[in-house]
Amino acid sequence: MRTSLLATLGFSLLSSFAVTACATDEEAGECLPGDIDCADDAGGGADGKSDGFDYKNDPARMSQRLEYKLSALPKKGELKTAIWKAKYPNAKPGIAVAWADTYWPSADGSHNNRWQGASTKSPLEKYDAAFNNSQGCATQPSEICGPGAKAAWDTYYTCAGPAAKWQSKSFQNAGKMHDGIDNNGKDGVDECNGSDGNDGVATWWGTCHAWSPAALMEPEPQRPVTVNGVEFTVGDIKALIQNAYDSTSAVMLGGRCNAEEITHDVNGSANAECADVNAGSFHIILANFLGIAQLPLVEDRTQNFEVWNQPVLKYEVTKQAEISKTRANECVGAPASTTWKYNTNAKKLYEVRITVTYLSESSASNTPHGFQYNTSTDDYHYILELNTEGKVLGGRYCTDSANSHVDFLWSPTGSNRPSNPSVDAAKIKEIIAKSVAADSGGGGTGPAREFAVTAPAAIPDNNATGVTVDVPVTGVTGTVGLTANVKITHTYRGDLKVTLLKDGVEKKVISNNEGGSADNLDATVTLSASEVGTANGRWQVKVVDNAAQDTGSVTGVKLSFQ
Ligand SMILES: [Ca+2]
Ligand SMILES: [Ca+2]
Ligand SMILES: [Ca+2]
Ligand SMILES: [Ca+2]
Repeated sequence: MRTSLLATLGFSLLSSFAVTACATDEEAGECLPGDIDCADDAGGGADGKSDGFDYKNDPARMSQRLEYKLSALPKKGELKTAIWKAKYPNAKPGIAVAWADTYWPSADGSHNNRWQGASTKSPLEKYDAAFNNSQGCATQPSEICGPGAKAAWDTYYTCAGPAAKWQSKSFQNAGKMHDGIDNNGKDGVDECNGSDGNDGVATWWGTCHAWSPAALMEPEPQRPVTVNGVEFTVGDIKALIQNAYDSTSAVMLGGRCNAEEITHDVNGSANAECADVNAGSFHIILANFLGIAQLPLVEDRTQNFEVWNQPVLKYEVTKQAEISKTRANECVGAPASTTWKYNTNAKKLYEVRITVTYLSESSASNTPHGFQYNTSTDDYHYILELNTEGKVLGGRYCTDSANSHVDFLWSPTGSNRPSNPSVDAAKIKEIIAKSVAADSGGGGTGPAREFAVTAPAAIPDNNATGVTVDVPVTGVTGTVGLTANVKITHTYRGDLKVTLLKDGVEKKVISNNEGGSADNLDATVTLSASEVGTANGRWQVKVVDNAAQDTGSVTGVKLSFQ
């Protein structure tokens, strides 16, 4: 089934388009996912049946060979086979089918953010050093917006490499944050955190439109890769992959709703542009793409004007029962009636409840973590309309889902390109291949590998949850022991229980309400190689202050493996 579905995707490419959303609709002329006007065919309707498959809702636009018979559709489905497998035959086993990442907010500098600290180059600064023969600037301005930002960035642009410069200046108009102009006509010049974000650059702009297909179409980087003397860490490589997926070819279904408020007419029908994807096409695509085949699927899970693209990983039908027209009318909030007026071709009606699992964003990290910490679910409730053969021919959301269903669905078809003119997707693909290759290419024990977090983290007072400081560890090879140091400022250290965890499992208690009324804690513990086990992963220091009044912060965590 997988092969036949894939083989027909090309024919259903009625509207291959460059996906450029999760960004801004200011860029006039660009086709956003769900912009039905960008399609080749304005399309006919569905014979006036508001819940039938009209052009925007026709599942055949995503694939020509779909199963429509409800009894043949699996009640659960899950992406289990990595889409990227054939592209990376040498990838080591066990890499997750998808990966979480940050959406690299434009307001924070996008892929030119020095996310590992002011003294470590950004992913694109590293790219310039490795491939564009440019060592770039020693420092980056500390503020992306604000009163002194223009002068600082003007200086930066004189030494920055081309890829870094373009991303900060031109990508999603990010340069407006520091150009000395009041671009949005309010809150002043280059303002930070104004009513529109940073002088009009909204905080939700970023590259989730690139992350969503990339997380399904490329394997998650597994270890750092050094090219031309420049080391790209796992988190850097993920940023570069997103950069290379700024434009992605795709097939899509459903129009993009541009309304902030969704309104309904007397029949309970949403304004047309916000009515799709209808419940019938949603069910057909989920069940075929994830239940029958193993195909990449991305949703905009926000029905209104916001666009939040998320990879869809799983669905489970929790209720599927034939119901009367009276009950169906009740479910969709229609006036009591024994007739179903929304689609007169419907011979049977089914009530369905379904839970959909999607992949959510994470922070940038050098630890490959797949998606185990980053899934969320949505529940939907709807009526499916079936014909005499039992095939789904449409559907309508029940009142509890009428304003909270998926806006549009899309499936990447394989080609992608960066919009940054100084980034070459082929170079990034080579880095990915090296990062995921089964042969580790050397390594072994060497000098101590240190991982430190120095950003202060406040410890909530008298709170059992406490605070957890994450220290992602990657690239450590061989059998190693660990020395862990934790520094805490606090006015009563006897309040504190401090533990070291690895991948959520407690490894060592560092301090258990010890020290009485003494101030501050500077504690070091050691773990033997057998206590460490696998060094790479998600190490955490958890601090709980379980007595009221005295407070403090974690000021530093350092892990040293040797
Ligand atoms: Ca400005
Ligand atoms: Ca302004
Ligand atoms: Ca939306
Ligand atoms: Ca829609």
